[in-house]
Amino acid sequence: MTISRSDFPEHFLFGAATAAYQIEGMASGGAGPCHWDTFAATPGNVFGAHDGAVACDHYHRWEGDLDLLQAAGMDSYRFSTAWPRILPEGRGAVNAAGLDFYDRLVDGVLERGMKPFLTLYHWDLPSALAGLGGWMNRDVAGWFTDYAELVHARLGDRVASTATLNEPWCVAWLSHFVGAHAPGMRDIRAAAHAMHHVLLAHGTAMQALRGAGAKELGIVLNFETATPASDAPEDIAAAARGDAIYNRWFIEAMAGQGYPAEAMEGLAPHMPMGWEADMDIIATPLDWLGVNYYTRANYAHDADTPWPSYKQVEGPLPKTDMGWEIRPEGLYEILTRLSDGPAKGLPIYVTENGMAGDDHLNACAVHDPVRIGYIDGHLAAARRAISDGVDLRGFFYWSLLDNYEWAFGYDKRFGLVHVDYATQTRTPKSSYHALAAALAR
Ligand code: IFM
Repeated sequence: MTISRSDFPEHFLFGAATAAYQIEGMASGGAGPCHWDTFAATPGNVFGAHDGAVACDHYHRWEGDLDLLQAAGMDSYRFSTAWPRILPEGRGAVNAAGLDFYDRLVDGVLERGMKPFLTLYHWDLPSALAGLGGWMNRDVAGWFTDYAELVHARLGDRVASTATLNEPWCVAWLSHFVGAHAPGMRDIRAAAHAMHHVLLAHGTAMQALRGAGAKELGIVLNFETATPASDAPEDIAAAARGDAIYNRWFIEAMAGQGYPAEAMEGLAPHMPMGWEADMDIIATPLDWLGVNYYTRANYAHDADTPWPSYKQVEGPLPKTDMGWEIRPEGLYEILTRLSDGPAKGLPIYVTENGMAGDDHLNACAVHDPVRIGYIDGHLAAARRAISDGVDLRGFFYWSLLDNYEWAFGYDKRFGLVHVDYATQTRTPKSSYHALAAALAR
């Protein structure tokens, strides 16, 4: 690794991120079912029909996992609370054991000298609410806000920051238009409703949490540089549509700039009635913005499909085990674009960056030099963005542990730490050791 902690500002935070459904093991501790359980139980949706019932058994092994973070010299830990662990039916009766678990977890993070970064929703919608239409139902804003207030009342005195939602593009578009994530919808009206309601839920929760005295409130969005596959005007226009749906929709609405025209050209007829009246709530000021960056997207016009009439084409760069191009300069591009544009004046954290590798355990070690280069390249891009004026405050690697990679099940490994799912043995990879050396004071 060529980069080290001393290349960054003094109070810059280094950390790693996880999410509840991906690591905890939802069969333990009285959690209710969520829409990923039924999505995974439906043939063809998830590799091997894997689900989050056991995952990394973090529910029982959280202390050892926090020790791993501390031993790597991390300053902070980004985790999520599982809505169905706290409210098994999504609303109503509270599972006290669930809140107690997160209470112990937050104390454990603090006891190890790290800052807890909480995310309230990382995709585990309780099944009872999914049955009522989930993100397609406007009432989700109230259900989510009630849940957010409950979590804040218990943990808000100790967390360093709170994100309402992780990657609303995945919550809405990937899950209701592409159909690749739960609930597996492929319907433009469902997608338009979810694209709006996810932001309404964010804004409503922001206002309630602020009213309850919460500080350091933000949201985590995902971004990919949208590149046209060629210089043809149709490909350039296709990339502009992809960019509007993926990169601009959420942040521009929250910045009070409304929804981008290139996205509304297809979505407007399908938007929920009266959506315009919600835009002020959606634009409730943020304290910070979380940026998840992994790769770029190459768009080509696709005349054979209805709007948005694009397809993604494979690029020429080296790829991760997900097939995602490795392109660190895209992180620089995204950070500077946001900081000069809709996120002007906002502190930014890279809340996720990482790669899946073809990692193998050999003689109690995992050799992952490509991941070391990936982290190094992206940290260099982050440092360059800071030198050019971006108010970047921290960087979280995704993920601490190998874990449940959604539709890819346990087949993809993003962790700094290898997990043997048969024995739950944790083995720090060479990237973990390289990052720990870079972070040593
Ligand atoms: O595993 C996911 C995470 O849940 C959200 N951001 C992207 C990661 C890698 O796909």
